Amino acid sequence: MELTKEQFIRDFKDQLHRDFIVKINESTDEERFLALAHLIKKYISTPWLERRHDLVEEDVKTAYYFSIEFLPGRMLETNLLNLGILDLVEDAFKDVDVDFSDVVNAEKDMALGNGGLGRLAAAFMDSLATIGAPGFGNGIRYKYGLFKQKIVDGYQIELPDAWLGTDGNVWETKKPHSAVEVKIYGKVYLYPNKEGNFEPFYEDPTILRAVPYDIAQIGFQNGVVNNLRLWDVEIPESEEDKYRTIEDRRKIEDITNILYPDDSSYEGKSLRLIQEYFMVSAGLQTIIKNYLKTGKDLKDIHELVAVHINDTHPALAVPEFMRILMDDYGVVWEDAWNSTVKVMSYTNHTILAEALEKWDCNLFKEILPRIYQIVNEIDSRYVEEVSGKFPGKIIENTRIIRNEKIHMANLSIIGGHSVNGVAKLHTDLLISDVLNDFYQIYPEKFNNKTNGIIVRRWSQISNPLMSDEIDKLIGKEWRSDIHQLKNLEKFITDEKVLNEFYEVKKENKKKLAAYVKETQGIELNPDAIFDVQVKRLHAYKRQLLNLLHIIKLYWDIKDNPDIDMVPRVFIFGAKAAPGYRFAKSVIKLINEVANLVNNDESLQDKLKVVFLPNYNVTLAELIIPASDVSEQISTAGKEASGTSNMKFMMNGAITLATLDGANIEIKDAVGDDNIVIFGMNTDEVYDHYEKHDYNARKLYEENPTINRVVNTFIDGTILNSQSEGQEIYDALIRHNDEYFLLEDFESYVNAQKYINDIYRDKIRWSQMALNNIANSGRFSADDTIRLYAEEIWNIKHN
Ligand code: Z15
Repeated sequence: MELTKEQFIRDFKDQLHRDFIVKINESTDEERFLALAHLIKKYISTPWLERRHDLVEEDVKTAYYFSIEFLPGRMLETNLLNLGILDLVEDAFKDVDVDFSDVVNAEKDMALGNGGLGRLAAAFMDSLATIGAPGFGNGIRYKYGLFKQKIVDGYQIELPDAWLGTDGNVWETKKPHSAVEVKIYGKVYLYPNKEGNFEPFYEDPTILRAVPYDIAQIGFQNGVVNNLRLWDVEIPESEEDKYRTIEDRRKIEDITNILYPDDSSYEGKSLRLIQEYFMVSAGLQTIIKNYLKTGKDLKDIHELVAVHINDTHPALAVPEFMRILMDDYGVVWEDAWNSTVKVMSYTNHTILAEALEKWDCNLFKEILPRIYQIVNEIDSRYVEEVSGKFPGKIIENTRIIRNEKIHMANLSIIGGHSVNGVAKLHTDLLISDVLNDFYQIYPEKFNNKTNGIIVRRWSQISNPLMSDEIDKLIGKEWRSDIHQLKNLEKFITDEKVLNEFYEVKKENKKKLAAYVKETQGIELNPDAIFDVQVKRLHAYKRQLLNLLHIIKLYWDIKDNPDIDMVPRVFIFGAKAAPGYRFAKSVIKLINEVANLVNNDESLQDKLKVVFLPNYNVTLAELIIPASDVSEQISTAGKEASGTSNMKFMMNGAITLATLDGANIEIKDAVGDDNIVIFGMNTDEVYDHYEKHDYNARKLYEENPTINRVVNTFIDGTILNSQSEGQEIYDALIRHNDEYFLLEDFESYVNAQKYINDIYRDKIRWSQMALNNIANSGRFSADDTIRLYAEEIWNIKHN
């Protein structure tokens, strides 16, 4: 946008005066942040307003991304950057003597998501606007985001994340005029009407008022502003008399109160099902109303509307779309079904069995009586359609209702025209294994869309030092055209350049070290290797394998204090789902091993372990630029894609990885010499499943190193963690090590030795790092979303 620094300063002072009746030098950082956010909203109000109108008037097909999670983190810097005024504002703040980073830090981290899935959804919002595509988000305005994690005596403590404060979210705008009603519970009777259709009659439903809050999604320097719509629940005025007590009212308010804190697993709680239906119904009702403003026929709605189902959580979009078309607008089943399948598409994010969403029929029927009827009908018609064409076994495995459960993935696949995985390997496994039965029936529906990241956030915003260095070498164009990073390869043998990147990394490590010192009281040596594993705590991600290696190093140094090794700092950040016992025990053990190691002077600072509490997007922006080693060590076949792996790569960390998820594509991008791969591949893992021949106890008994390391959990070496240590021991030895840590251990140790050796060769290491940066452009979410736009949604873009 066109703006001079002087004009901006005037606007900003005005805004502060009006909002808070305060002068700039007397204002707090909080006030400055709010005023700046208000000013941004003012700057974008016109394009934001016009966007929806334009799309309706010009009959432009629009995609709606339905997701139960959106995880944007902070939005101030992204918004300024995308408006094209980040540098100008930083400069202006210098002129008026305000520390811009303090203003940035006044913003709360918007954490309406758990991890990768939610962050991806937020990234896609940015990318849709950036490629100028008509794409809107639809989700829930949770009052509390993902819990805040504290560590007390080594244990995870969960505190509520009251991110809305008392004044709400500064980026949102409440739209009460666009409220709609959503019905749950009650009974439904179908009566035939004059036209021979069935009309539902609802007896005693609970009626909810869904009120939207809109958040602008600003495209990167292109004048486009899309919308993310999050729904909150209220009691409709007409229903108020029904709620006599605070307790009664609270039952309703609870619906949008909390984000379920499980990542890659699910709890069959009725409140969650209500959340899913609530956002889906409100969103679809609005979409259909807007469509009707074009004056077109409802049976052609697929020509102007695409709805994306992000994982199975919004899968009720399929029957709800049918319901609205039929019950509210009288469309006949066949036409409604034709449109539904063309409108809907679905992304699968995991093959873990515990994450595949299934709902008990009785619970489902009680909460969603009409939707239950429709799901039954979809299921019967599906069975009818495929009967005689496919083996009974395949039909049984793919139908929606089976063993009194509703299979949400099956509903999403049958009810849509596209199913995609999130990395090449993941999609291959869906096709060859998990969804193979569906692949036999609908091969044409399957496609891959490898995940991506907002490259601007993970370079320009979070790593300004590296970005300035890149500017010096290849100019500034890479900031708007990420593929130009490839030009950095020219400098791969330029020792001066390599040294400069090394120094940039060191500066970033010093900043992280200062934070660690301040928050944890632990001193870190910036010349040590910063070895980082940050992600949700999950058995399949194998934080425990990392810890086994740390314990091995501990014994190595204890046995031989003169051991020649590059000092190593192991950094963890991870939240455990509150009900996930094993995950919590691993956190406890990491913290107790940290105590053991950090307080043992005989280790001479060769080894440090840091667990950083409350890992979130904001903390990631500090940690990732300061990392030397990126730990991506999941059991092969288990991590659908991973996305932090891409962020680390972009910041010049070396990936230490199994051949899993997008790690494989990172390896393809950088070449075998610029990544460190270890462990079993997927075939070898599957081989164990087939042959049932894995024997963890044998490895434990026959390999002295493994024996000693595993015993450390139960021999009293690690203090204050007897029961957790026993639990971990049992998982590994008595329950046969479900994720093959012990089998991969030796190969992991060797890979770590190799890391140690090449780090000594500063030039070699820096070459690897630079190669990673230069090839990270291929993981831009802008490119990923372009493929969604072209191959799944058929929407236009720039
Ligand atoms: C989640 O964050 C992911 C998958 C899920 O099924 C759920 Cl419920 C949450 C993650 C994957 O584990 C990760 O590999 C992937 O990169 C990410 O989704 C985005 O696709």
